[in-house]
Amino acid sequence: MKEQLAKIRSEALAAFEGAKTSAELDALRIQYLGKKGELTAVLKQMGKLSAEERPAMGQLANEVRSALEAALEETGKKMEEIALQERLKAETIDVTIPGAVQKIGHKHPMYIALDEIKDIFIGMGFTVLDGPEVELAALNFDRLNAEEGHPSRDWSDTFYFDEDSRVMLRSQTSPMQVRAMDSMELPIRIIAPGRVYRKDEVDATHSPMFHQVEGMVIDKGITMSDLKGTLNTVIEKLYGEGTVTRFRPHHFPFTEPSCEMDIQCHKCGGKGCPTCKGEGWIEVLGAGMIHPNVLRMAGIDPDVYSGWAFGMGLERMAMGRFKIADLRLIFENDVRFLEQF
Ligand code: 2NL
Repeated sequence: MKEQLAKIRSEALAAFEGAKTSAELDALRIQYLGKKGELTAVLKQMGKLSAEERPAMGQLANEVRSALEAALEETGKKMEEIALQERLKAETIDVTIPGAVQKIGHKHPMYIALDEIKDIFIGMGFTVLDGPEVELAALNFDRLNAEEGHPSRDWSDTFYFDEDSRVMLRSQTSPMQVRAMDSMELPIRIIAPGRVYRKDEVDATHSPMFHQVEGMVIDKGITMSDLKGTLNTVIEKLYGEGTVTRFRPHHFPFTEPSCEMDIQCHKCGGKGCPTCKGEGWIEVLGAGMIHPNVLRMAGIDPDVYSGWAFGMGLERMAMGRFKIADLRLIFENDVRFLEQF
């Protein structure tokens, strides 16, 4: 029996040593120390021993049990420790590895063009204004000398919100300039970029929503030569030094006299080509001296103050600047198009 116990002890210790997983170790615990285990089986034979032999054998059996239990605990702890170390190693984060590059996109080409335009005007002392897209017809039309019956006021051209045509989506950014005339101290130098809305069918050059930049200067002694000098400087900065321009007479209800400004075609130098549709010139904006009625309605005396104003389409500007052939490309936001800028 002594030998049996010694054998169990040495076999069990060796088996514990060789266990690779805690499941294996658990199975060994049951094999040696369980109710139907090997040690229990030996203890069950104690009854066969003489009264003299029993205490010594009992003590030995207890010693073996304690030894096995201690070994089990120690091996279990070691296994946990190894498992922990392995997990820590596997889960280590190397914070010095460069991160994955995230695609963040970039500014839309039209806003690249707008930022250039803003920078040029800000550099000349202009302030950039922002305002509502839902406007009063009173500010969008009446205050701009576009009387009742003016074609642009027609329901077929304008998005109205109410039956009596009082509230509308602005058709130009001029109402912001009207607000500026009402609220700002003179002299005024402002630009007003933003979205405008007109009932146009979508095609290569039209959209019911587009962007405009308007601007104005009001001071004492402002003349048409201020208009021409300032706009020539702006256009040269946008399209490059030496860009040739011309001013043609035109008509707007809110300016008098009015004009349109063209640049000489950069592609053909004025001879006529597909880019300028054979004209040799490309229209870039409309402008003029602010109509005395418009100044008067804002409480500004046209005998003391005068001013000039302009309006241009931002999409058309960006299309010229980046050689974009179709207006729809600007609004579709196809990344294959946008990635080119
Ligand atoms: C164009 C040209 C223009 C203006 C806009 C303006 C604004 C006020 C007073 C006077 Cl508050 N004028 N704006 C002036 C001339 C031309 O736009 O081609 N528009 C579609």
